[in-house]
Amino acid sequence: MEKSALQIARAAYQPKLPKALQGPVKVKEGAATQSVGNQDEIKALFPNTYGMPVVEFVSAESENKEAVNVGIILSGGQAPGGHNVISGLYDGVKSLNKDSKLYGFLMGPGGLVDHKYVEFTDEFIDEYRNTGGFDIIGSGRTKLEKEAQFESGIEILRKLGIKALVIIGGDDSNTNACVLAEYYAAKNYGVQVIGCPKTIDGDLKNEQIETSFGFDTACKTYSELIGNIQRDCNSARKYWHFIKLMGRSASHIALECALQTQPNVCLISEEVEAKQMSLDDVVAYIAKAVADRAADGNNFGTVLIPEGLIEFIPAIKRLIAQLNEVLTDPTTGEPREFANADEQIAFVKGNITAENLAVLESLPADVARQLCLDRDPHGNVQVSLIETEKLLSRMVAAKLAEWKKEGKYNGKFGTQHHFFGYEGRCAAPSNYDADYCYSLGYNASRLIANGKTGYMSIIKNTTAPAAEWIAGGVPITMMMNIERRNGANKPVIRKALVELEGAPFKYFASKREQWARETSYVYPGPIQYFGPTEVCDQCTKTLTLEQGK
Ligand code: FBP
Repeated sequence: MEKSALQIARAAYQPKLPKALQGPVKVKEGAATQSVGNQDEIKALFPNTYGMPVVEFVSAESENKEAVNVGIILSGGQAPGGHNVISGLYDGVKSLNKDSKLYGFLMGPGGLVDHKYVEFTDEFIDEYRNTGGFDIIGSGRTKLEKEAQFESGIEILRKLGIKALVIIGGDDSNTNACVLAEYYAAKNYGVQVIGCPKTIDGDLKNEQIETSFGFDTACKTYSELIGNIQRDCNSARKYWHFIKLMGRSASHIALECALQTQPNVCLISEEVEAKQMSLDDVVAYIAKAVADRAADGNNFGTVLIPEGLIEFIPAIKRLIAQLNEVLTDPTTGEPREFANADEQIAFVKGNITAENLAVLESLPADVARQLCLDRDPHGNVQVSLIETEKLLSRMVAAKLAEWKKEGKYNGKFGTQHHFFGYEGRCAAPSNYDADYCYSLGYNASRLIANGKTGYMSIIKNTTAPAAEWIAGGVPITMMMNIERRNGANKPVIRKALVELEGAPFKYFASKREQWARETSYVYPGPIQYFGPTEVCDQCTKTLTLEQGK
């Protein structure tokens, strides 16, 4: 395969490990843990994996060097650094014993169920060190949650002599990893299950998990692009750029990019919900920034929009919830069938409340139509298909036209639209993600060697140099609570949304008025892999602010 010069140079990069993992380790146990909510229910559901202590690895004289066969799965959306988790785990199990083997299940959890796998070798792994993407084994969104799947999984695990399975995923995949760990423990199958925190969305974090991997690289990639747009915008001075940023529900990506680039406007979905803003309030907020800048002669600017915004607007959230309900056949639980689109729209309009109908009819006709018609395979409204960046800019244009008539605005409003998501999800990992992911994978090998199951691999103190990072594990049950999902109460890992009382949001809120009126753009430039540490090894602003650094 032909490679770029950077690919060749980057392949030789040796990721850094925390000091403790550079030699033999032993476990230092903390106190017993509790789940973050619904303790009695979670304890009853996870009798074998509840209450275990948080563990930390510390240097030791020697360690268990038995050979072990391990399997690994990449689950859900791609995130930069996945290949380094795998290479870290590979090096970790081989450092325990050269006869250890690592198997990769293909195309996500489905590979375990369908018995599709590969065995890793030195040459195979070397092709993927420090590269972006999940293409080494592929990823998928099959949910591992049924007993039949667990039983099918154990067949292949037994056949390959696999003693431990590492599942790399977000909150849902790690919830499933925990259920699987409990199931195999209850059945005494002798297979450990370890999770690993992945998602560019940054919403799998808590007191024990500082960040999910991939967030750092994805945000740096988007921030580079936003910075480039801002330079163009400040040069041409004729466009407002509406930029939607990936992140299914939480607004961490938008917030981090705003902290890095200082745009004129950045919406935070969690704030929109907390302030009970309507779509019109959001539009008026953006239009005011446009009008204020126009008054200063600046008919240009940037607006960052989180992907999940529309679902956080309370009135639209209620409408979507009812659309999901009325479009499902209550007897079968399957999506209702309609002869044609017109029949479907008429049915929707006749079966939702007057309040929801008013919200639906207040939306531009094509968006309302899309909401009524497009379904995902589970029958749910496909909110992610709504081009929020275009919807908002159109509505802002209409508002400004009204204000013009009233003499409240006298500017020009030209627009450009962008959606950044796939541009960053498979980028070559930054030094932070390359080191963090390699350490997470290597660390998982030590959790396995020490007999742990139902734990997530964790690396802490990551705002310090890598040698000072702290390696260990956290019981997944500790992060769980009961939530309502698809009409049933389920044990799930609590999703971390943007905290309005948290330091990153507060810093942003203290600056945004100035950023809105003035042109305070920052241009982060591309991720640098080689050069001075202050250029190459910075972690995210979110993490720096959260840790008060
Ligand atoms: P994960 O939480 O599974 O890591 O996925 C994150 C994500 O990139 C979201 O930001 C985005 O909404 C979604 O995946 C898109 O997924 P897909 O490309 O499968 O539609």
